[in-house]
Amino acid sequence: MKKAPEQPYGVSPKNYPEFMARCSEHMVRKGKDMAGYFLQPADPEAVIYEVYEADCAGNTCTALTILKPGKVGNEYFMTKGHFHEDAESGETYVCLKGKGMVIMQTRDGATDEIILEPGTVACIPPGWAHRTINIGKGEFIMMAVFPANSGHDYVSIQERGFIKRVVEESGQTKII
Ligand code: M6P
Ligand code: ZN
Repeated sequence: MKKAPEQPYGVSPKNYPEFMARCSEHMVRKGKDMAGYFLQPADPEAVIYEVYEADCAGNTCTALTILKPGKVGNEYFMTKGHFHEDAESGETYVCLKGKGMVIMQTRDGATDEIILEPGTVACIPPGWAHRTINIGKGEFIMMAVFPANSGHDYVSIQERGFIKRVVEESGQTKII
């Protein structure tokens, strides 16, 4: 059944809780949901991140991710990361709050990363897996916009992982 068109709305660093309130989906990822993602075992009950997803408007989906500050060992809290099942689907991130990084890689092993600070827009082309990392001291909050037919391929990342990891060494953020 096709839904009635939504009213336009804006999301800003101030009003994003209004977006959260309108979301039909809310996912909480705890340490126990992320077995094998970090090098060391995470506290099973620690909340790593939350995702609020609005109903897709036509072909466009919009989600808000809140990554908690923290580390597992020396590795910063991060999302699982995924490729899109649809090879033509890219994604756009807009950072609202905090300091983060999106690390990306292709199936051929090319890697790249973009630092995310409030106001930064990161354009992730089709074919690049993406994982977000909170490298700041407080919460990291961002919006993601992606095509409704993207699909999430987590399996490739679960099997092979990301080539790069983001850790803190002697108080410095390092990509290893
Ligand atoms: C962004 C988008 C979502 C994704 C979320 C968490 O909001 O890319 O599609 O679900 O980040 O990332 P992941 O699904 O990799 O855990
Ligand atoms: Zn995606």
